[in-house]
Formats: sequence, C-alpha cells, structure tokens
Amino acid sequence: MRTDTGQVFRLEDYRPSDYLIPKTSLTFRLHPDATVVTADLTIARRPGADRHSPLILDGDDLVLKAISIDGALLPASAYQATPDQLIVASPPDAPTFRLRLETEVSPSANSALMGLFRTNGAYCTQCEAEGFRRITYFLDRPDILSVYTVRIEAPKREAPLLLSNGNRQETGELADGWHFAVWHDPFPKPSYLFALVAGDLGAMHDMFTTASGRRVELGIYVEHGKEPFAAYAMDALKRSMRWDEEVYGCEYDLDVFNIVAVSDFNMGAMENKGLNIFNDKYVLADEETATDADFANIEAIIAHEYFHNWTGNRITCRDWFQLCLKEGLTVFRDHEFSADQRSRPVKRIAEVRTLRAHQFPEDQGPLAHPVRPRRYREINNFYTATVYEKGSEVVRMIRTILGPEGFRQGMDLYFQRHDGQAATIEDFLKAFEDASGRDLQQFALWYHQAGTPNLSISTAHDAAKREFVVEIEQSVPPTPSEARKRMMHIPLAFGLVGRDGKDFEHGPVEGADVENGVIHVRKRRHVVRFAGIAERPALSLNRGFSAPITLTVEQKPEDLFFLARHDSDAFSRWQAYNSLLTDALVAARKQAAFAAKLADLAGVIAGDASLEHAFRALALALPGEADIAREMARDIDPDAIFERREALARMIAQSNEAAFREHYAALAFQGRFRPDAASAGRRALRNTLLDYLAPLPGGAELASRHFVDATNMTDRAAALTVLVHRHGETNEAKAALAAFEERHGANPLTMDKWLMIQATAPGAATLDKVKTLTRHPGFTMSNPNRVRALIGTFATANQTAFNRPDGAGYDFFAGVVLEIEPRNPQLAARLATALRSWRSLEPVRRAKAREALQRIAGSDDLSADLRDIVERTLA
Ligand code: 0A1
Ligand code: ZN
Repeated sequence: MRTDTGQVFRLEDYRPSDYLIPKTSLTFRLHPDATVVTADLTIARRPGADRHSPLILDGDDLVLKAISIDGALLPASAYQATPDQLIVASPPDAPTFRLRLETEVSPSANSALMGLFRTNGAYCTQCEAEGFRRITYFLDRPDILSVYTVRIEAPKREAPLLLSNGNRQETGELADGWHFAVWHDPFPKPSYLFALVAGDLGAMHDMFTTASGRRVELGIYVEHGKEPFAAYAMDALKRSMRWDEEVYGCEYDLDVFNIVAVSDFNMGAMENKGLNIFNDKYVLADEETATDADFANIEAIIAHEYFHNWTGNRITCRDWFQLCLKEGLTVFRDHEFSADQRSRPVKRIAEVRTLRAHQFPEDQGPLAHPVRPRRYREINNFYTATVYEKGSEVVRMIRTILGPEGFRQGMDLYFQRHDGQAATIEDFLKAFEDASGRDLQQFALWYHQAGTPNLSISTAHDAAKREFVVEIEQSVPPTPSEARKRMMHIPLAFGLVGRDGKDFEHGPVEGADVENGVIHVRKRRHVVRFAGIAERPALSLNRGFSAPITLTVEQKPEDLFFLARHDSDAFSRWQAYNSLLTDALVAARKQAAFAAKLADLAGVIAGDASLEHAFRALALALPGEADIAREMARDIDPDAIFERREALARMIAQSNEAAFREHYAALAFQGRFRPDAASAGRRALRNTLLDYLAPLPGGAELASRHFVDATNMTDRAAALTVLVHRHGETNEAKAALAAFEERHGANPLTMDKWLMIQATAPGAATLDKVKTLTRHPGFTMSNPNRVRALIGTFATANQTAFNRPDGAGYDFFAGVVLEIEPRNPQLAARLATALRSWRSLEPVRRAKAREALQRIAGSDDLSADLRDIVERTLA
C-alpha cells in the first residue's frame, strides 16, 4: 500500500517526459506468489530533451531482480532502485537504447486489486490509473505511448487461457506442462491500457463483420458454467459496435475483441485495448438472476467500454487532469446509445435523476472540483460523478450549441487530428471551434469552474404590448478554493406553452441570443423580451435538461400542473410533476387543495395510456429521501423527511386506491420474459404501483403473492423490497427472505440483492441487522461487490439508519472503512465519500458524523487514497 506522501500534483506543472518508450516487450512467468516479469524497453530520448537528464521510472511496491542496458548488466553504482522508483543517473547518450528489467511480484498477496492480482484462481490485471507501476518500473503516465508485445508463460493445467491486448501472434508448448502465448498490439498505447488475463475460464464466442468487411472474433470469458449468462452482454456488444459505425463512423480496428468477467474488481469495468475486463456484475445476466436495471446497466457499460476504443484508446489523455476528455465524452456516447436502443425521454429522465443524486451533492459539498481538476493528491479519487456525469453533460451542451451536424463535424475533426495522440481538453474544444467557426471560450468555463450554476427566473406578461418578459439572473456558488466565479455560457432550452399545449411562435427577441428554442445565457442578468405573445404562456424551462444547473423559478402551481399534462417536451412534463411533488415534500405547500390536485394528477398519469409505462413509473416514483434533503440544503433531519415522504405516498395511494389496484392487476403479464425496454417499463410501473399499495390494508399479502408469483428477478426483488421495508416484522417478510436465500444462496451476485434489500430497510434497527449480516457466510469484507452491497448501500441509501441520531451508524461505518483500508485503500476511500454531506445535517448528527470522520483521519499510516478523502471532507 502506498502511504500518503502529501504530494500535490498540479496541472500547470505538466512537462513532457525527457524519455519515450516506443517499444515494450514483456514476459510474464506466472506464479501465484512469485511471478517474474521481464520488461525489455526500447527507450529514446525525446528530441529536444536535456542530454544529461537522468531516467526516472515509476514503481509501486516493486522488487528489482536484475537490470541491464543494451545487454550489459548495470553495476550497482549506476542505478538506484526503491520500491517506488528506479533512477538511472546517466543513461547512454544514444538515440535509443534497450533497458531490460526483471521484477518479481506476488499476485496472491495483492489485495488492492491494482497491478497483477488473482481472482477466482485466475490472474488478472488492472492498470488504470497507476497500476502498471506495480508490475514493472515504467514511465507510467498516459502520454507515453508504446507498442506492446507480451509473452505469457504458465502451467497449462492451471491456465489454459492466456490473453493480452491486440492480436495473438504465437502459441506453443514448453517443458514441464507449461505453455505460452505471444500477443502483439500494433496500436501504440499508454501503460494504463495494458492487460493480461490467464486462467481456466469458460467462453462464449461470436463474430462481427465491420462496415469495411473486417471480421472480428468476439469472446466473452466467464467462470465455467456461467457461459449462457453472457448472451445478453454479447448481444449488447454487437449492437454497440454497429452503433459506433453508424453514428460516429468509428470502426473496430483489431482482429479480436475480448471481454473477461471477474468477481473481484474495484470499479465497473476497464477498457484495456482489445481486452476489456469487467466486474462480473456487469456481464452476467438472465431473468432468474438479474433485474431490468441490471440488464440496462450491462448494455450501457458494455457500450461504454467498447466506445472507449476510439474515445480513450485511439485518442488518449495527455495527463490525468484530462480524465474527462475520455470519460465525459464516452459517457455521453453511451447515454446516446442507450437512448437510441431504448426510450429517449425515459433514458434522459433516468440520467438526470442520477446526476442530481450523485453529482449535485458532490458539487455542493467539500469534494467539489471542476470537470477538469487543476490539482490532485490521489488520482484514484477523481473517478467521480463530476468527471463522468457532469463531463457528459458538458459534451451534450456542446452539441446543443453547435447542433447535431456541427457536433458531428467537430467530432470528425477531433478524430482526424488527434488519432494516435494523447490530447487535452483544449484540443477537444478547438476541434469544435474550428469545425463550426463558433467561439467556445466562455463555454470552456464548464471544464474549469466547479459548482452547480443557478438561474433565478421571473416572468411578466404585458397583454397590451403583446410582450412576454423573462428575467434571468445567473449565479455560480463558491466551492473549495474557488471563492469567486465567472459567468458561464448556459444553453437554456425553453418553450412558451399556450393553452392548447402548443408552443407559441414568438416574434423578435431582445436581451439574449435565442436560437432553435435555446436562450444563450452568458451574463449575470438578462431581461429577455419576446414580442408577439398575446396571451400569458406557461414557461417550460431547461427542456431535456439542456444544462446541468438548478433553477429558482417564480412559477404559479397552476402552470406546473398544466405543464405536467401538456408540455410537448416529455422530460419537462416529468420535471413539472416532480417539482410539484418536491414542493409538497419540502413543505412549501401544505394546503389540502394542492395535495388533492397532486393526487388526482398521479391518478391521471398512472392511467394515461398515451404515456409509456416506464415514463409513468418514473413520474409516479416520489423524490427520494436524499433528493428531498438536497432541496432542504441544511439542518437535515432524515427521520422527519422519511415521515413526510411516507405520508405523501399514503395520501396518493389512498385517494387512488381503486384505480391503482385496477392498473396493477391489468399489468400482470404471463408471456415469455423479454429484457427489452418496453417489457421492463411494464414491470416497472406494476412494481411502482405495488409499492404504493403496500402500506394499505392487505399490503403484506399482496406483496407476498407478488413475490411467490414472480417469474423473474425484477418482480421478485421488488416484492421482497416492499415486504422487508414495509412489513419487515411479518411472517411474510421472513418467509420471503428465507425463500430467496434458499433459491439464490449459491449465487453471490444475486445474494448481493438480498443483502442490499436488508441494508436499506428504513429505521434505526437496521444497523444491528447489518452488523449481523457482516457475519453471514455469504458476506466477506474482501470482495468489493459484497462490501458495496451491504455497507455501501447502508451508508448511501439508508438515510434513517445510517444517520441515527446517536451516531452508531457513523461509528460502525468508520470501523468498517478502517478495517477495509489496509487491504484495499481504493475501496475504503470510495466508501468514505458517503460522509461528504455531513455539514448539511442538523447539529446533533453533524457532530457525530464529524467525530467519525476525525476517527478515520486520526488513525496511523492511512493510505494516500483515504487520507485525501477524509481531509478534504473535513476541511
Ligand atoms: N476507465 C474505466 C474506469 C476505471 C478506472 C479505474 C479502475 O481501477 C480500478 C478501473 C476502471 C471506465 O471508465 O470504465
Ligand atoms: Zn470510462
């Protein structure tokens, strides 16, 4: 484990390396405790670099066994090797030389899951961001692009399968039952994209023919016996490959594309060139074990990693400050893919909910940072919702500003100019500016300034002048180390909706640039005057969520009720209803008439056959407890929020009981299971209705029947959730938990749902339940998926139990974080971010949460990962 050196990395300190590594040859002689890695590096001095500069290679926890240059062993006086660095003071003064290094690593002792480690008996690597330096000494930075040849040797019985990046060049037998394979990747790549997998795995094979006729062998490797569970992932892969050709003109470039699913993985998946490695949670699925949400995630993540082949691999990042160059862009691409494969409005609503749930709190708390950060202590902690999700929103805004054609031209130019390079955000923006002739200088602030901008909006209508006036005031809140902000360019999509539900055609506009239904907000204040508006319209704002901002709008509730039914933009219809629900929950509106109208509208939405099932399900789902807390912003009392939310749900259910029961019954479906969006939407609506009906008389029996009759995991998990969360003490709930365990006990991924459902049961008593579950034979602190299912969801999705006023939830959590940290610092640091919003709690809980954070901060020898998170959280 790397302990904290306190070193801060700054964007402005970027310098190109004095040395380059055009070619890398690696040989792995695999052994669980003593794998020998031989690296044969062709090293070149960068043209223009100082001839006397030493060669300094990165390492992490390495032991150097041998070193030679151009075939001659190096005397001890010529180099200095420590576990985290290798310095050759005076390398040869030749244009290129060969450095040969031998290191020895222990994959089985590697519990951090970075570098070369073991999972389920197989060997596997993870090198992003800085894991390659745990394999051999290297210039482990993304602007060092090298052509790799990799030879893997292993006992054939233990590891019949030997995989690395690129194309397989050679295989053969060796003495003593060993064998080898040689892989060559012709595309120069940074070390973080290197990968190796060796083991005894099952496979699903398929074929893809690219637009230009290249035949690509596809393979998905999984634990033996799990092959059929890879079918959906394979289908998603082929659809992704086709989509990237059709939408971006991006074709796959190697003869093989392999995916390996592993059960020990810190993140979702990794885009290593030609050899993606996945958390098996995002590969394995069938109706018996996976929910509709799992299917959608698999489709999205398979696409995401595949799309990285062009946005990330062919064009990579100059340095880690540019992480959003590959991540924000690739998330945008996977969002668009899912929108095309499924329902665009439903997908957009889901994206916005995720952004608000994960990125907004980050932007509004102590861990706020720009989409392109300027400094970091530990890069692992910057794989954040801001870099990924807000990064994607920024790309979406570029498309809104340029229009779809201008955007595509910008992307084409970006690919053309930077293929084979390590690029920056400036390069990316320049491609769009040059392709479109537009100035994106002010827009670039989206990459540089942290914080969620707010637009405060009021309107006035002058019937005599036939003028509608919209006053807009922009503010960007201060964030850590950025007190003063500059005004941003915010593309605000809007509509002026008339009584017939159609958008008014307006006359000339003054006060801001308005084009194609978008107001370009650029200043602190705009007074936008629309001419030719005879009647007062309802103002529909931020349609399609055109900008990742918050709005403070002086809006009459009648307008929101109207927009919720008639806005031509489906996202805004959802938003209008959601704003009304939020208003009711945040207690701004308590009048009975308001509540009754809200309940009526819920009934209308539930039964409106012109709306997709999935849309209705999303609209009917009340804002979550954390969403409500975010709206309240300070002195949060999670118990009070829980009660309010329950009361509103009950009120809506009671006043629509008959209709909800009828729709619920009508949605029952007996046909064959299909994971497509329409079928999933139907299940989602039925399960949402079940949740409403559950607290009413007969609720436990209804949920119990739903559970017993379920023919797929989506319905079974939904019913179990309702039983455990609302009727936890009943025999029905206990029986369902036991039946689930009996049926799925052997499948850890499915048992994660069982753990999650119990960890999120509301109420103080859940803490003891979670403690007990840590001793369940199916649970282990050493597997990241288990930890996230039980501990992660407890801390992030159980507002009442985690935030117990006695602080016992925080105390338990701090203990777990400290227990995990020595073996897996990355996992511990990610978990610890659950405490980031501690300052918005009411004073008693706030003090307890701070104590827990201080307890973590005060322990000795903290890893760089965890120390960075807790210190910034407390600062
Ligand atoms: N590039 C990956 C994310 C990723 C980052 C770090 C990792 O280390 C454990 C793993 C994966 C992606 O965007 O999917
Ligand atoms: Zn990614």
